Amino acid sequence: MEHLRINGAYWGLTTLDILDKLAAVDQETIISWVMSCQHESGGFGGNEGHDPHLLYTLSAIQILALFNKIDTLDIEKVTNYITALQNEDGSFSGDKWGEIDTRFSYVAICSLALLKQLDKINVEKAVSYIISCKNLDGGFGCTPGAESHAGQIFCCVGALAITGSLHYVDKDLLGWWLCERQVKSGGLNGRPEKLPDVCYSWWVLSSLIMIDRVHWIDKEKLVKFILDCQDKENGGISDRPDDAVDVFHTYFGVAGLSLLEYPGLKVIDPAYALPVDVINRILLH
Ligand code: GRG
Ligand code: ZN
Repeated sequence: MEHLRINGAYWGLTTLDILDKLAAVDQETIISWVMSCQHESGGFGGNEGHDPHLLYTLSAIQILALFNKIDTLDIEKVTNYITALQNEDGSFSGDKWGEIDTRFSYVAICSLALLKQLDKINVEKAVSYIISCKNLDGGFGCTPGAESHAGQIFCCVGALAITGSLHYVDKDLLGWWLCERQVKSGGLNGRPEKLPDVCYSWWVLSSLIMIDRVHWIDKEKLVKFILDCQDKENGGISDRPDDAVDVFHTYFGVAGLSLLEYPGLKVIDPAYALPVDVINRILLH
């Protein structure tokens, strides 16, 4: 986890917040560590002294958002780092080395929306690049012509939701592809013929909610699948029953249960992947 510790911090802390237990950690220590991961370019690395990347920059902003501390940032500096990574065709590179992927489009758009700086990029071109990654099955891949994958679909649908562009999605066609991800055990997979995995309770379910087709899956069976992946002795959730637990699947299991309206959990926003009260605090001010 060394190279993506800031992602791990976002997964763990958001889980705690959904459980209303964020007070269990020391806020000051976490914020000063997050800020120590910032590079002089304005972007954030996955750990102290590591190279900056859009993926880690979003996690840093999300962690600060959880603690209501976005004002700790030099917003212009972070914004400049992100906007400089937009390419002529509207796509985003993840960092200065130039890899392009719709994950980076989502991460850039989500970050700028949380910073209220979306007007600093060419949103129209960003949206048209995402649309160019739409496939005949209604899904989306990482680049034009690449296979549909539930993780990329979350990124594309999330970015389209944040930019108010969901009318470009064929909701019935995509909804059909997404609801076919549910297998006999109740779990969801990420592509046809693959094994179910708790993390798709986030990637698939959040997408179904954003396009208003969540009633096309059996929610009760999915709740049971997620609960079957718990380690009832030591805590945590694994990818599938009887596997070892980890913080990534614990987060997406709990976040999936929140999307399924499981009792006692804070409501999570399917596009921003943060609790709705956190998003309202930022966007309604
Ligand atoms: C803020 C929630 C949030 C995310 C930030 C990084 C990112 C944006 C999104 C990642 C989306 C993605 C591609 C998720 C899929 C991860 C995964 C389980 C990949 C493995 O896929 P396969 O098809 O293998 O190679 P299996 O069989 O494991 O499904
Ligand atoms: Zn997984």
